[in-house]
Amino acid sequence: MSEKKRVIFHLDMDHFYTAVEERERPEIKGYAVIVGSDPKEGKGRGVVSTSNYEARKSGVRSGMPISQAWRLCPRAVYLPPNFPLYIKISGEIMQIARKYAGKFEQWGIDEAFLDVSDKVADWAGAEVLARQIKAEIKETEGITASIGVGPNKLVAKVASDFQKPDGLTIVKEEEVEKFLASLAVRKLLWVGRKTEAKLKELGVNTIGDLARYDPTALSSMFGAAGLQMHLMAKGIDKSEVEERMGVKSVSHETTFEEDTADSTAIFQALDALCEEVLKETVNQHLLFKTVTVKIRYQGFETHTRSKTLPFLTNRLRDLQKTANELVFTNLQKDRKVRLIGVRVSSLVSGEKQKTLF
Ligand code: TTP
Ligand code: MG
Repeated sequence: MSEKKRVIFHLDMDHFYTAVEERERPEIKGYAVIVGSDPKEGKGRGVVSTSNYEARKSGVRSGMPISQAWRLCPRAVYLPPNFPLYIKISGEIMQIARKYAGKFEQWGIDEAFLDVSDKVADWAGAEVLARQIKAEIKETEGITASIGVGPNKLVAKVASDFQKPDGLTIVKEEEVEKFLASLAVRKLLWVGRKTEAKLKELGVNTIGDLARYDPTALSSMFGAAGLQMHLMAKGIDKSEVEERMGVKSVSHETTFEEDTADSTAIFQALDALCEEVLKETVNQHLLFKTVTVKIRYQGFETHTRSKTLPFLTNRLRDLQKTANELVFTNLQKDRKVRLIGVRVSSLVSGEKQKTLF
């Protein structure tokens, strides 16, 4: 049986946060717009989340200190991020895109992979479908998306970035190697700066250079990653579009050395757990909405209680207050506690995943 040919879309919204802000505030349309924290007249310590294409003309980039953006583009409209709004609109966009896909995988706040192999007969059909998705998003949400189409996720992802904004780039199987060949190796997203510098020393600048390089030499320099890099430079990627249920959570728990009914000890442990959970959440650039506490009494009887906040947050204060309240209202005071735990869920990435695969 021959392997069925795949048609994969990668959808990526254009300058997502600033596009949403422009939609909400028509009066800023046409200006350079920068979303980031704490600009403070160029003296703040925040970073740029994103900027619109007008601001990018001045050299402003995501992740740059906002003070630097201020020097490059002092006349831009600076706005603090409004995560709940972006997350809401992201959800609506994902809902639109999902219904066109056989398999659907959200990737970060404004990106998704769609496996449409069973929905289209050929590349022409793929083009019609991609245009339809872009049009529905634009009509419903008032902002534009770029779509890359290819025989696998890797090629689709590189293709969506090829022509932006409002782009559509289709790379058929037979065009893959040629399409990739002239692009810089950094466009293979997992090639970080260090790898890029090492490759440059070897005279490898483009993906084409990498595809032609001796794979044995690559594997002796970079280990297994070297071989994978070589495969990807040739546009080979067998990974599937994976339906993810989005049940991710971050949790920590503590078992007391001795079962205890001492509420001071219990609440102290709880606060410490909240700190650990929060540290991990912030490190992963996540925001949470739901807080769950787990209380295990002597003898293993275990109770969990959850509360979902009306907003997304990554503040320790919100976590500790909610966890404390849950334990306070549910703890059976006369009973000895063996273990307590804290979990946050309904997580959303406040920032972008930077690595693929
Ligand atoms: P991207 O899709 O990387 O960027 P973008 O949508 O703003 O622009 P493009 O047209 O090039 O796709 O990221 C999506 C959102 O994720 C972006 O609007 C803001 C957020 N983000 C950060 O907060 N920090 C970052 O470093 C990056 C790259 C993105
Ligand atoms: Mg984007």
